[in-house]
Amino acid sequence: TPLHGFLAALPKCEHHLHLEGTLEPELLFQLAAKNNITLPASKDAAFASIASLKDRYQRFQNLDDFLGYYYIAMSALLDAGDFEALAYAYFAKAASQNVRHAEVFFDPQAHTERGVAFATVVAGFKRAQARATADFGITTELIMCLLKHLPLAEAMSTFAQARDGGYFKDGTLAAIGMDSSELPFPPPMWRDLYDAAAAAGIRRTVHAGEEGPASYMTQALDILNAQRIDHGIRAFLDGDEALVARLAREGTLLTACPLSNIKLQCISSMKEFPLRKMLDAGVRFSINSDDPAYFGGYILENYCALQETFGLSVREWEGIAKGAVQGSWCADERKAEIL
Ligand code: ES4
Ligand code: ZN
Repeated sequence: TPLHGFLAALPKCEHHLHLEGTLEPELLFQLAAKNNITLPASKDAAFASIASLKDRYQRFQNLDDFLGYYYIAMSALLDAGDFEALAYAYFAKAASQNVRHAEVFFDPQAHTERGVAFATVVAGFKRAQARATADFGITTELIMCLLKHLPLAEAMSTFAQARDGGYFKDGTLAAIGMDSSELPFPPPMWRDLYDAAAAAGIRRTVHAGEEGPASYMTQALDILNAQRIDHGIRAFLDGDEALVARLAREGTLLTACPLSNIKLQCISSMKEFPLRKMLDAGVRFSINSDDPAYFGGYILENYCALQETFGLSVREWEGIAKGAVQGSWCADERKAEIL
């Protein structure tokens, strides 16, 4: 890419990154061996080796096909040191690509369901955050995601555990989000969770408009009062002009993930990614990597893949990167340092 050096040097913010989605097959096999966890190679030959798993990651059919691998792989994470190693490796990689501030997701229920304590997960991530800031100057925030494929009551109790444990008040957690399978679990199901978060003064984002229709994004705004939408490409792909105008008017940040959208077949090629429409409509967005260990690229590879297809100007890229800083949930003083 002609602008590769420029894109690499741009000060970047990342807002849509699942820490469990940074589990590279190499680290997965290493942790599985250490923790005596047998990957289900007898059920799915893709787990036989690092090479066969990487090969399988090239052909996800859709979101749920990917999620099957994602949840099995993260079962190799057991103690706080495992979570620390995972997150630190990501922060080091992100810092090397000039990410200055990252707001990252994790899925506590995917760990507590298999007997790993919430406090263990968070302790590991916190150690990684402190080390990464000391070593690289990157600032990071944790966003707790609840899982849409589990019942509302379980999301509510996980949220209550974090709220009542003081994890939001003491700054350990910056916000809530929701992720996992989208289509069977529309936003109205989660009203009580988002009402409880708003009542506690906690920031709220939600995955919507990835595989699900633009109407799920409208519901995320109207019913969940979400302040940010993760993905959100369907507003443009569905041609929902009223929603697009509203997103622009209200300044809602969309955390877009182009390589993810291709790998999960939400779009068939980068040409279909609605970058031009997003820019032309004046909708605020950031470009992110989602699950980089699965989708073939970290944030810089996402920037570069867009540039290969759309050939933006330096000024347009500066505007995108600046919009990402401004759309962050860090203090204004930190934004000023990055800009
Ligand atoms: C996810 Cl790409 C994506 N979509 C929904 N949920 C997720 N969890 C991890 N990656
Ligand atoms: Zn995501």
